[in-house]
Amino acid sequence: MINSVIEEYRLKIDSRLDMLNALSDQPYDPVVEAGRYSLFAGGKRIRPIILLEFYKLFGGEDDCAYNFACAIEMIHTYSLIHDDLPCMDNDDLRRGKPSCHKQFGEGMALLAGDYLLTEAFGVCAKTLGLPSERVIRAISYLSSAIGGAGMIGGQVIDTAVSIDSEQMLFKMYSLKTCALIRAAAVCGVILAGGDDESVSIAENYAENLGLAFQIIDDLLDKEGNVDALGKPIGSDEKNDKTTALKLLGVERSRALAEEFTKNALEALDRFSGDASNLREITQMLLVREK
Ligand code: GRG
Repeated sequence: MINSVIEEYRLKIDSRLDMLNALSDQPYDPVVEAGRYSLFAGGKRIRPIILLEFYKLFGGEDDCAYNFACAIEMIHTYSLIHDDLPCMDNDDLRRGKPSCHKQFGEGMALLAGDYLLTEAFGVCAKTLGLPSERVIRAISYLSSAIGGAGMIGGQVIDTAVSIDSEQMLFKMYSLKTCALIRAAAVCGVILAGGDDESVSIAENYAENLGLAFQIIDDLLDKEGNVDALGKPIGSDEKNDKTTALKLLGVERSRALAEEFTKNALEALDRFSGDASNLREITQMLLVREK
């Protein structure tokens, strides 16, 4: 049941992404081509789906939030392209295919990430049919979530700060991984006109989901299957990354992933609307293989 819901979302998200990133027979098409290569390499589309589910949960109707949801996927893809670059994690494989810089060269991959990030904000601004105050508030939330006090800040801690405590590890996860997931959930609530209390429950849900999601990502990096995962195993070890696995061991990591998932599900219980799809997605992500 949830698989068909996800598939339906995926088709609509992909078709909107296709339209928003069309080639235009211009000399700068190569950067769009490189962006499209990574956009359509087979990502799970978790973040846009979360946004659209929260939008629906708070009474959002029709397709008004699709541009915003696609912009979040464009931002996510930019972060993966840049993260794979030789100056970052130097990974050759992503989503089962050569990473963007392996296919198009470092310069074009850098520009493809910049292209996706920059265009994403224009796409957000073209969220038509909703009150402009909601759109501006959502854009402001999103930009903070991916900036210095958000995803970029998390990447700085991950790459340039010594992580020697559980507290610092979770601070890094909260920024690097949870922040964009949090933006997806919260922007869905804001765009649908949800109140401040709902925003803060959505934040709590997404923070817990993001922590569980990152711990599972760490476990898959050690125990996963390279074909299912579509990226190399052992990348964290290669880059001498401090992960939950390294700091806490397999058992405690798995127990924490379960605890964070339980917290996320409890947050969903606080909404009066039908959160059954979000509930199933949350449970599915705990046992994912990719
Ligand atoms: C801006 C360079 C830069 C980095 C920001 C987000 C990030 C920090 C780096 C990307 C790599 C990474 C390990 C991110 C943590 C979040 C995560 C587990 C991403 C993978 O997300 P999935 O599993 O990927 O949703 P798909 O391919 O399914 O979209």
